[in-house]
Amino acid sequence: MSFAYVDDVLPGHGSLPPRAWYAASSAGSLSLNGQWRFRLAPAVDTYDESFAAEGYEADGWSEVTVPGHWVLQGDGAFGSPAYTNHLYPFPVDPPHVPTENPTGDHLRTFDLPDEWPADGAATLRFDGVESCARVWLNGTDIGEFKGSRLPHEFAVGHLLRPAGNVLAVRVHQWSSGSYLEDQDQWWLPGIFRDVTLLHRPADCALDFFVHAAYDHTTGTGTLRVDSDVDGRIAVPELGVDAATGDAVTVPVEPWTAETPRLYAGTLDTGGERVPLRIGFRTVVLDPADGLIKVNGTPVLFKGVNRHEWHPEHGRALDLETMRRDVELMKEHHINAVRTSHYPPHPAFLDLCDEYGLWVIDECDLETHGFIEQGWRDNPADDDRWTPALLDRAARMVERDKNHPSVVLWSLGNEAGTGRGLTAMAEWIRGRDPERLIHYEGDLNCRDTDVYSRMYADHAEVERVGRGLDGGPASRRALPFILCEYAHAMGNGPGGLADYQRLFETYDRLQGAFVWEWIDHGVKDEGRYGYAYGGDFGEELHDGNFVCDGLLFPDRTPSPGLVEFGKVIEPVRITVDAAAGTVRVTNRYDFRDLSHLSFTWSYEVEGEAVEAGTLSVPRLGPGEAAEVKLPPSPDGGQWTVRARDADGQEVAWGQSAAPSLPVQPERFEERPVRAGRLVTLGPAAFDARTGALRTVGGVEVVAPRLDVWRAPTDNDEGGSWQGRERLGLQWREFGLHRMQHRLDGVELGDDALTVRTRVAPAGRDIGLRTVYRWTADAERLRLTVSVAPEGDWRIPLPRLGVRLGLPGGADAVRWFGGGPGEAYPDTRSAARLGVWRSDVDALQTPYVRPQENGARADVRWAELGGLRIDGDPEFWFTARRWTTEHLDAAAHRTDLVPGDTVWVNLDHAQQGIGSQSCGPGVLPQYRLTPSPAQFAFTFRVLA
Ligand code: IPT
Repeated sequence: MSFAYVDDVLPGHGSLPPRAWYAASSAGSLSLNGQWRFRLAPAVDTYDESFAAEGYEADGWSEVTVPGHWVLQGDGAFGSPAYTNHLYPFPVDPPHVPTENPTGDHLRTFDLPDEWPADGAATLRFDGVESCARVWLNGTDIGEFKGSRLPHEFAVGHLLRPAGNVLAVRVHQWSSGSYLEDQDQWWLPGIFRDVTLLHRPADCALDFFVHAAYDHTTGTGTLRVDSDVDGRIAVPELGVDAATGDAVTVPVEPWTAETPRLYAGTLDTGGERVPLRIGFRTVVLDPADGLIKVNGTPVLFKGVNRHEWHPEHGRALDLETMRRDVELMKEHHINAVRTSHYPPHPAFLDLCDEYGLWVIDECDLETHGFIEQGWRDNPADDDRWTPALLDRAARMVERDKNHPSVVLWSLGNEAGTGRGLTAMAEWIRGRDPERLIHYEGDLNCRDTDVYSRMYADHAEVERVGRGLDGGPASRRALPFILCEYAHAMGNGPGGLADYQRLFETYDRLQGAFVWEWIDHGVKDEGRYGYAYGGDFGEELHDGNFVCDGLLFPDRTPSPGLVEFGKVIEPVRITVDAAAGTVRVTNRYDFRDLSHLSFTWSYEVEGEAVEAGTLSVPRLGPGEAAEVKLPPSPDGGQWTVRARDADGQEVAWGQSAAPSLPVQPERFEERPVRAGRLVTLGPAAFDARTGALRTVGGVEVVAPRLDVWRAPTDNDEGGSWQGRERLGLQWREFGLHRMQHRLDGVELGDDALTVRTRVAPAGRDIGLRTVYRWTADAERLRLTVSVAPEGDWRIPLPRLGVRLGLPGGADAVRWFGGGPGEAYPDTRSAARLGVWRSDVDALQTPYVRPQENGARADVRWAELGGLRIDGDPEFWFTARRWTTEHLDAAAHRTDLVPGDTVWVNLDHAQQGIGSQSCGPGVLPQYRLTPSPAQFAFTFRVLA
C-alpha cells in the first residue's frame, strides 16, 4: 500500500485535462449520486485496498448520501465538523498531515442503462471531493486527485461493463491539498458534489471556449467558438450557423448583470450536440481612466461574498438552494458575487448567467494559516507547489470560462504573496486575456488589474477615491474595490449607507462585497438551534465567527440584508415635502427606468389618506429628474414607491418626518401620600422608593435608567484588532452592573420627583438621574434628566429606561420606524408608519444571541394595554427575557421566556459598526455621554 500521494505536493495522477463544464448535452450520462456504502477509518492505513477489488462484500458497512459530507451524516458516528478561521487544525509541517487522518471508503455498484450505447468511451466526473480521493473502477486503480472544489475527470470507457460495475473511492480528510484550502469555514470531508458518468461518443465535444464580445460603438456582437473538436455553431435567433473557429459579427442585445440577455445556441461536433447559452459582453480595464468597463460602461459592484452553505448539508447544495440564493440576491438588488473562496458548484454560474450577476470567480486557494509564521514556507511562494497552484487555476478557468457572468478571475484568498501566484496570473492571462484578474493579498497589485482591499474604513476608502492613497504608481492607476467589507456578523453591519455614498461619489471606487452572504450555522434542533465553532468539542476553533452572514442559516434574511438592499436600491427617491417635489435618480449602470411604475401616498399619523400615480420621465442610467407632487396640506408625510411589472417594490423614499405635535404641559395632578403609596393621576408609587407600581391598574416593574445592552459581535470586536473593543470595555467599566442609589423622593405640588445616581462599583463615573413624574386624570408623564459625572472615556451602549409589563402583553402596535430592526447606523430601511407585530416577532434570532430588535424613531407604541408616547421619538424594544439573560445566552435555545415582558424605551443607542472584523462605529453614531432629557407619557388604552 502506498499513501505517498496524500502528502505529495503534486495535484494528482490519472485524470484528464480540465475542460468546460456543461449541465447536459445530447450524449448520455448517468448520475452516480445517491446512497453509497461507507466505512470510516481513523487513519489512511487502517484498511488495505481490498475493498476496491471486484467481489468485495461490504458487510457491516454503513451508508452515506453522495453528494454529502460524512461528518454531517450518521448522527455523530462518522466524526464531527470542525471550524477554524485561519489556523490549520493540524501541526504546520507542509506538506505533511497527521497520521490520524479520517479516511472514508465509499463503494457503489451500478449498471449501465439499457439505452447506454455499446461503443466505447466514457468519462467519470467528480465535481467536488474534500480533500483527496483515490478512485478504482472494477478493481482498476484509475488515479487520485486533490483540489476539493474543482472538477476531476477520468477516462473509464475501457473498464465499463453493462452491469455490476463497482466504483470505489477512498477519501482522505487531510492531504497536502489541505494546506491550500485554509478558508475560513468548517472542515467538511466527503464527496460533496455530483459524481457523473458521461458517455463520450465518437466525435464528441472535448473542450471549447465561447468568445462572445460586444462592441458598444456598433451594437454588434462577435461570436467565435474555439473547439478542440471541429464542428458547427448555430444560434438560430441570430441566424448564425458557422464553423467552430470562425468569427461571426451580428447585431445583438448585450449581456449585462442588469439585462442578462442570453442567446440559445448549440455546438455540434458530429458526435455530440452541446447546448450553449451565449451572452455577448466585453470586459476591459480602460487605460484612459483606469476603470473596469463592461460594454464601454463603468460598473459599480454591489456585491456579496458567497460561501456555499446549507445548514444540514454543508457545502453540498442542491439546485433549488442555489436558485434561492440567486433569487434572494436579485430581490435585494445585489448585482455581484465573489465566489469566496473557491469555484462554486458549476450550476450556480449558470444561474448567474441567467438571472444576471457579475461574478468574481475565485480559485480554491488559501494558505492563511502561514501568517502565524510570518508567511515562512508559504506554498504560494514555493516552486514545489507551483504545479498544484497552476492545476487549480486551470481547473477553474477551463471549467468556468464560458460564463458571461464571470468578469474577473481571482487567484484565491489570503495566500500571502509569491511566485506561485504570479505563475497563476501569467497562465490565466495567457489562456483568457478577455477577463481581468483579482487578488487582494498583495498590496503592490503585482499580478492584478484591480486594487482590492478588505475592511478598509470609510476614511481610507475616501482617500483612495480621491487618489490620495499613495503606494506604487502602478497601483494608483488601478480601480479600487473592497473584496470584503461590512462584516455581517450578528447585529449589523453598520455604516453601509456611509460606504455607499463614497462608492457613488468617486469613480475610482467600483464597489464592494459584503462579508458574507450566509451564516454557516449547523442545524442542531434539540441542543443549540444552530451550532457554531466549539460546539463539536474542537481542539482549536473560532466560535461564532463562522456565523457572519446576511442570511440566517435557514436563509431567512437578517435585518442586515434588508438594510443592504435599501442602501443599494437602483433608484434613489428623495422627497422634498416643502417644495412639493420628488427627485428620482436612476442608479442603474445600464438600464432605464421604463420597467418601473411610480406611486405616491400622503400619510397623516402614519396612515395613508390619499394616493396616486406619479409619472416619471424615462430616465437613462445615471440620469435624474424632479417631479411635482400634488398639492397637499401640511403636517403629513409623503411616501413614493417604484414597483416593477410584478408589483415588487424596487425602491422607495419618504419626505422628512413631520415634527411631533407639541404636547402642552397640562399635567397638574397632585401627588398624594396614602400609607405606603403615593398616588398621582392614574398611577401609584412606592412611597419610600418612589418606584412606579401601577398605572391605570396595570402592574409594572418600575422604569429605571438602563444603559446596558447585550454586546453585539460588532461591539465585542475581533480579538486580533488593536482597536477599542467596546464589549470588553463596557464590562470593565461595569456598565452591566450599574447600581442605583436613591438620593431623595420629593412630593411637590404637581410632581413626584425621584433623585438618583446610577453608577458602577469600583469607579467614580456616574449618571445623576432625576425622574420627574407628572399626571393629569388619564395620563402619566415621566421626564428623565441625566447628567454624566466623572471621566467617561467610553460611549454608552444605550441611554433610556427599562420597565417590565405583565407577561400577557403580546400584540404590539407602534407609529415609527419599521417594520424591522434599526440602529443609528443601520436604519436606512426603516420607514415611518404604523406597524403591528407581537413580542416574539420583534426579536431578531441571531445565532449567538445579542442586542437586537430595536425599532427607530418611535412616536408612540401600544403594548399590554398601555400606550406610550415619546417626547422626543424613542427607540422601542420589547422581549420576554432580560438583557442579562440575552447577554448570558450562547445559543438561541438558551433564551427561555419569563413571565415579564421587558420594555426598553431608549433616548439613544450606540451605533453598530462592523468591528467584528473591520472598522468600528463612525463618530457620528457614537453615544457619547452628555446631559440629556427625555420624556414618555403613559396611558391605559380604552
Ligand atoms: C477575511 C477572510 O478573507 C474571510 O475568509 C473571513 O475570514 C473574514 O476575514 C472574516 O470573517 S481575513 C480578515 C481577518 C482580514
